[in-house]
Amino acid sequence: MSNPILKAPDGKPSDVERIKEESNYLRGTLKEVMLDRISAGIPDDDNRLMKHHGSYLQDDRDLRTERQKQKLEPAYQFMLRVRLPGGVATPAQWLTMDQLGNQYGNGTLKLTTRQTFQMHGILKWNMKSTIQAIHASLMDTIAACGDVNRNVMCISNPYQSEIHSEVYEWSKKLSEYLLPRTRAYHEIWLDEEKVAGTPEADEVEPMYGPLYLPRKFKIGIAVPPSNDIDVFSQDLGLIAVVQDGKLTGFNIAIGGGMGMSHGDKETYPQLSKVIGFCTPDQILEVAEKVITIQRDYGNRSKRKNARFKYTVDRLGVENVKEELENRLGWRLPEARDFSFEDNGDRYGWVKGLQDQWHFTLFVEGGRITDFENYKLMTGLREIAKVHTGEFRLTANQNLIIANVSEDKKQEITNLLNQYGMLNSQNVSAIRRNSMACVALPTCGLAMAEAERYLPLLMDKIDQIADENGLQNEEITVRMTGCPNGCARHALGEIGFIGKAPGKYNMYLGAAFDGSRLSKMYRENIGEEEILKELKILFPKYAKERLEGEHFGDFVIRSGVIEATTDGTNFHH
Ligand code: SRM
Ligand code: SF4
Repeated sequence: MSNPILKAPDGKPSDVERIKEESNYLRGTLKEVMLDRISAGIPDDDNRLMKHHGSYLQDDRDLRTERQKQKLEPAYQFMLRVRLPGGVATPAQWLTMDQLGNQYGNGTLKLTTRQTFQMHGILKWNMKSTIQAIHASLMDTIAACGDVNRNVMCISNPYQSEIHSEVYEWSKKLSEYLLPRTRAYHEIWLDEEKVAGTPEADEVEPMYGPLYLPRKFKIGIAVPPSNDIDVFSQDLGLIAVVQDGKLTGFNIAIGGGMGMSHGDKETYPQLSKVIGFCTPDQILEVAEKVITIQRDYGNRSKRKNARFKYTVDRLGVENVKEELENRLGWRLPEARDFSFEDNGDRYGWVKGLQDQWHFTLFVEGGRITDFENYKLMTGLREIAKVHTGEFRLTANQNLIIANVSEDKKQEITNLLNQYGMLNSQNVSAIRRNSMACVALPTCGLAMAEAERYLPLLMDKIDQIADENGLQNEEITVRMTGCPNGCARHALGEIGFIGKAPGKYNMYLGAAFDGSRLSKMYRENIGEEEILKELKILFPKYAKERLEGEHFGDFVIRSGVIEATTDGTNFHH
């Protein structure tokens, strides 16, 4: 029996609901418009549907004004995101992505904060070939964006290699199990013939239904003590419980998310709350039922308040838990104890199980390309040609060359050295813990630079850290070009959110282990003011911190900023 006090909000459904409803399960007119050569773009309605196929229409914002002046349509191009559960790719898949990035993309690959590849700059006429090549390499882009369950994240840190393969398998199973069932993707991109007849809705999408979810939905699996995937930022976070080296189950956390809008206090980042425990074989059922609660009670009229975090806050976490238990038909056992140490990556070589080695490479901004003095893309291609293990994309936009056998280690070390990748590791601890979203020039929502600017700002932040003997202190810095939070800004000990070109809101006070949100410290400031603030904060931290005290904790204890105890007081 459903709890009678649970109700979805009233209100006229948003336009995206109409688009989904009329789309015949995500088909729309995509097949036809992709063939049209008059414009490099596609209509808005189809672009909304396109997301469910892992892609967005964008335009190069660096060229916008010039093209407007010349009365040309914007420089339309597509971004394409791969579904890659747990961020694991084989060397052959790496080589495919590398080749596609160069042949059809803009000569770069972006390793994302959800452990997958993004390509930018693909022209409409090349989309089908690109998706087909990805498919031939045993990957796909289904549900990488859109109102469905997204890429399932999973710990990648190799120092917990004994449990990695097991939890990775669960991330793959979850990802597969929660995929949309429509054949739209196969028909549009892979030329599958449409089956005649009109099947019933619950035959096509038994879990999602014809309207899919009110909004995107995200799942991640962490294995304490590493919180590398920021488990509390997920709609559904799973915290592995390991006893005597064996996975016994998962603590279940619901209702996290990072996005908000400037000036709208009804939107806020929120951390998920732990509601109980389940065994590994119950996890698919738990995820499915949680998703159906969001399907039934999420806000379908206001997309800004449609994420599961708002559903949980509106209905009350205890009521959602009860509803989940009703749908499961059993009660969730108490959550088990756990504790996290950090939410970052550890760099360099680490020895794992069965004499296999793993090398974690710092990839600034997650961007793989051949820079003028750093041929990163070529170097990784050469490694992929000889590597017999796998690549793991981390949730911090870094890369692990994983499962390198003892006899391959020297060869790979030589390549890392030859292409400057060993050198590139000699950066400050603050920089190694920094992360920036894509932002300009491709992201249509960016209000300020992030990926292109953070490295330059870090040069100056490094200097201040150096002057105060903090170069080896791990402090997480996260920058996003807008408040959507794609680099999980609200979980950075120092966070910057773009407001306008060259202007950022500065946030402080998040926990180093990803268990507390930050709070706004300064509004709408430029580089000069940012550095001025750090010139006050860093010496204070260097002198007054307690043994082992992290920066995010220090600024709270020393009264610089008040702690955010829940997303609902993030704006206080
Ligand atoms: Fe994101 C929208 C890039 C992770 C919250 N995100 C976008 C779009 C697609 C812009 C758009 O809608 O037009 C960006 C494409 C930019 C481009 O040019 O590539 C974009 N998001 C990214 C990536 C590539 C950032 C990165 O530098 O790595 C990440 C891709 C993840 C992936 O592989 O699936 C990315 N986005 C995130 C995360 C982090 C995470 O999931 O762990 C968040 C915060 C967590 C969350 O969802 O709450 C995030 N992205 C958003 C939001 C705000 C959603 C909200 O409901 O609050 C938007 C805007 C939206 O959905 O309307 C957004
Ligand atoms: Fe774009 Fe904003 Fe996400 Fe950055 S945080 S990629 S600017 S949507």
